[in-house]
Amino acid sequence: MLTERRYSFTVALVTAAPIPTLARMKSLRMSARLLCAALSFTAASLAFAAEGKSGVALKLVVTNLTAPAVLTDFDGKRVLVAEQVGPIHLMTPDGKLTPFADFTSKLKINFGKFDERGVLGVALHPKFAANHKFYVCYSAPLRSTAPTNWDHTMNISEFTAKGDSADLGTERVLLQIDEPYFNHNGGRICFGPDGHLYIGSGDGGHRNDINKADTDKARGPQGNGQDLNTLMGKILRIDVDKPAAGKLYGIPLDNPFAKGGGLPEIYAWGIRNPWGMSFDRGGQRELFEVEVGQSRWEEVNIIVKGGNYGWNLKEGADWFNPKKELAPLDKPYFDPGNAKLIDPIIAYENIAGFPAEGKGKSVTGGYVYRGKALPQLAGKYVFADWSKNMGVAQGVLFTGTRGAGGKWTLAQLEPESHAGQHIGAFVWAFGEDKDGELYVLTNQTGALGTKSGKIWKLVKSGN
Ligand SMILES: [Ca+2]
Repeated sequence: MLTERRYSFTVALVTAAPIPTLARMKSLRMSARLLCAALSFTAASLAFAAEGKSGVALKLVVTNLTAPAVLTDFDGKRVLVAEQVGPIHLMTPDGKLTPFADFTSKLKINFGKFDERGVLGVALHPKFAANHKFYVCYSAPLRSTAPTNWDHTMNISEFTAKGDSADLGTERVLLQIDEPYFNHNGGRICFGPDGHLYIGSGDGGHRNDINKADTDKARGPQGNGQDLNTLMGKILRIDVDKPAAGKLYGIPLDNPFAKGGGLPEIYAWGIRNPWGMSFDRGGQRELFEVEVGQSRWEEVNIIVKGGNYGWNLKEGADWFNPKKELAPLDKPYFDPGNAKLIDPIIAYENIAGFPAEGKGKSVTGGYVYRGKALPQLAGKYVFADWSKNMGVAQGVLFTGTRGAGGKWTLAQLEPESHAGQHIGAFVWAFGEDKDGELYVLTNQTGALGTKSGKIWKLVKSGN
């Protein structure tokens, strides 16, 4: 039955490699050059190789949504579906929607166009059935204490549901992050096996994690990914059950900077724009995160506590050049000292940097498959690319497979219902139900306002 189209090569680097100091760089420059040469060679040698049918189909569950961004289990019988433009629904397995909450009036968002703001993450408390608490990350109007020329404020708030709906008047704003630009917000949130809330935050936006222009310095961003004194460009972890004095949340005692050296909420850093973050419900319960790349590499990472994922010193496994993004450097653009940077487990080419070989434009995070219906996907990380082209609906589904020695292999997952090099839709997000079955959330236009959003379930082909 297996499976997918396979690429003849994958970029798979799993361990944290020490970054040499600049003093040591001279002797290592040659090996860096060799690495760059190896990467360009492998990029050129990428090719599809068909390996038979996937045994997987996309079954349409619901249509007429705008931009479905979150799907997560609600009560074992229904899932919760959040649209980026505000409405949150409960959905039965046959696609019947009932209203749960509506964030429309709380958002700063451009309803008719492409936008990276809106309802970006929803997570139910692990004890939701008893305490009815849930958490939403959304883009609110700029708060009064923020710099005046910034764009908006990202709220991470707690709400309490009552039965099958929620009164947004129950809001308790736990954490706020002022955002200089409309883009690179991350905003995906999830609870870990430790019961803590994990929040992915983007680097602040614009591009390259540097200033838009020297005249615009106050707006930033300025290397937020590597700056331990900002919440932007990070994976954050907070304890929603044991608030610290004067706060609505607590800091887990083993957070890397719980005792100083950086902001205590930081769990991992060097992050650009995490559009997808989920814990493996099996295996080692690892945290999978994807990084929307700048121009050359789209990444999948396994996030560990205290890990530095490189941005904006690195894009993929290359040294990033913040002044000329298509021309990677042969050494870091500033000396990161003894920092250890963790490379992605999978990186694939963005069409901006690799017009011929590029597999997509923007990675969309998914889940490690732990359901029962599709044994051929067991233990694989199922994810996607938004589209091969910004303006055309050409999303591509992928699997990542961990092989011997921890190396990961990238393959296209080609549903038999949508055979071809893409599925003819923008892949907005993935969802997971209580059984570990996966859903693909799509939209036909790439914009927020139209009612072209659909939800598909990954099912056995022929069902
Ligand atoms: Ca990275």
